[in-house]
Amino acid sequence: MKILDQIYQSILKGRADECKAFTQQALDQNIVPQEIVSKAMNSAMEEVGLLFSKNKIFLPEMMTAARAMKSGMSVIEPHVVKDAETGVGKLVLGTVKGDLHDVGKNLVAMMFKGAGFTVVDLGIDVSKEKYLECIQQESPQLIGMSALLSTTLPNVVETIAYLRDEGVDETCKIMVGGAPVTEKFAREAKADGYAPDAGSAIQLAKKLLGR
Ligand code: B1M
Repeated sequence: MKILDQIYQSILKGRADECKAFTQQALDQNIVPQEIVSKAMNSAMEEVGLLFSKNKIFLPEMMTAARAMKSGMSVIEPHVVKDAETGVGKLVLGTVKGDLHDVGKNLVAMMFKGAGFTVVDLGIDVSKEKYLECIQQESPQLIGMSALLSTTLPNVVETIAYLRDEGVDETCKIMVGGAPVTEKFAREAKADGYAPDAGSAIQLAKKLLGR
């Protein structure tokens, strides 16, 4: 499908305006948001990661690719969130301390909003203290932690231990995800669940909440 390839290329080239325009064209052609995200956007970011690890592109290119994908997602979000039911639950979400990656986390936020959850997004580089403060204010049923670096995985473990020690009880379920996160890691970190992608995160959340 030509338009999906154009979206893919616009992300690889870091062209935010093009990505936005092509994403709108894809929606106009009745291509569903999930297909745009999975077939064009996520695969472009995987390619970006591959090129980076082969030293064929560098940090600035990775950054502009992320910016391009975000501008495409801004066109998609109203379509995903429109007509969503409400009151399914509340999620406090963030990318853990030391980690600046937020494209996947934003995708998770968008999908949860679309599934009827209220999402309190703490952003990136979120300290354990900031999580706790927000949880005490918002009383969510779910906490979500995203981590994209092997070096920030220990911060997931530390944040979960801190929250439980500080009295965030087991009725508040903790979900983790991000490229280096695995089921095994999640168990060892004492998270309540792990999801490999935004779609399965919704199913996991509903299961954890008994919905
Ligand atoms: Co960075 N980076 N990066 N980067 N970056 C990776 C992650 C890397 C794999 C690239 C590579 O080497 N191939 C590598 C990590 C290696 C490792 O630790 N194992 C890496 C590195 C090394 C770095 C720096 C250290 C580079 C440097 O400075 N030398 C640096 C670290 C900065 C920091 O965070 N402190 C860095 C910086 C950056 C940018 C800032 C330039 C930029 C991010 C911009 C932004 O996010 N605003 C960037 C990017 C873009 C990437 C890649 C290319 C793309 C990430 C992405 O957006 N993917 C990435 C390569 C890759 O992942 N293949 C890479 C698309 C997104 C939709 O997928 O985030 O995986 P993802 O989210 C998925 C699932 O993981 C899951 O659902 C999402 C949607 O399906 N998911 C969850 C995510 N969170 C979840 C939470 C859940 C459930 C599911 O529940 C709560």
